[in-house]
Amino acid sequence: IRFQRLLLTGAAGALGRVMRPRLLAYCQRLRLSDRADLGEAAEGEELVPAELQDREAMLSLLEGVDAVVHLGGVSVEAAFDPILQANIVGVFNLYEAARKQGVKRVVFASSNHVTGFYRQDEVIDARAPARPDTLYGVSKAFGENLSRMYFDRYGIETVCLRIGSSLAEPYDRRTLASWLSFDDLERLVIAGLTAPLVSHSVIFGMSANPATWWDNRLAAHLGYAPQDSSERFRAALEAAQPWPDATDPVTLYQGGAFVRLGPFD
Ligand code: 15L
Repeated sequence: IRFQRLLLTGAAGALGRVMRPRLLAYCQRLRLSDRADLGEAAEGEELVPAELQDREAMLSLLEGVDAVVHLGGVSVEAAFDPILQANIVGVFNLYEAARKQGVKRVVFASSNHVTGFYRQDEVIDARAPARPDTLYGVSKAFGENLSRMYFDRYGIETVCLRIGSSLAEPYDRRTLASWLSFDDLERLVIAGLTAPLVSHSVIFGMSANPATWWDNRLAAHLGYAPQDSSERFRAALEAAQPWPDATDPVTLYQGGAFVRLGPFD
């Protein structure tokens, strides 16, 4: 699988740093963008720092790009203004740039926090109405809706990844359900980039965890086949962490601790 040029935004972030060396294997040139320091360019890399809210910078960032992996933006709950600039204005700028530059495929890092107010004893699929747990979750729902409109109007395909918890290892009971290993993250992003026809798709980003809250059957056309499972971490985590209070919102809702982050002013 070879792209001429892929763009990775948020390349200096937690998952951007994971994906940077892995994406290089799938393309001739990997354009990397972030507002934060990107270090030195390796062979095949192009560094293009940009602010998501800078419309002109975003327009040139997308020039000559085959497809975008958009991990850029605010990735946790925050005050409204930074979320507005990065995740709302920024995502608009990204799609306007895609439209003007003729970019036809985006893999968009959405989040499980779009549906964080479903309970942990419910199983939902991508048709369940959004129940964001934070302003951050609302901003990701905006990105999902905006990309839907850019597909229906302009034919720009997007795969929205509602990423669970992409970490080296799960660290508590919640992340046993929501864990996405880094190898499965790579499989998911590559499936989103290379599946022949994705239209506008929403997929929950999780490994093959036996106890999960998310049903991905609606995204079968993407061909994502996770290979990891959180199960091998279960015994040690459950032994170390006594069963928490079941009425605590953090235990009750899929979004976990996010349901009570903020407000910040
Ligand atoms: C997210 O959306 C965050 O970006 C990440 O930092 C994790 O907290 C993750 O959700 C999660 O729900 O575990």
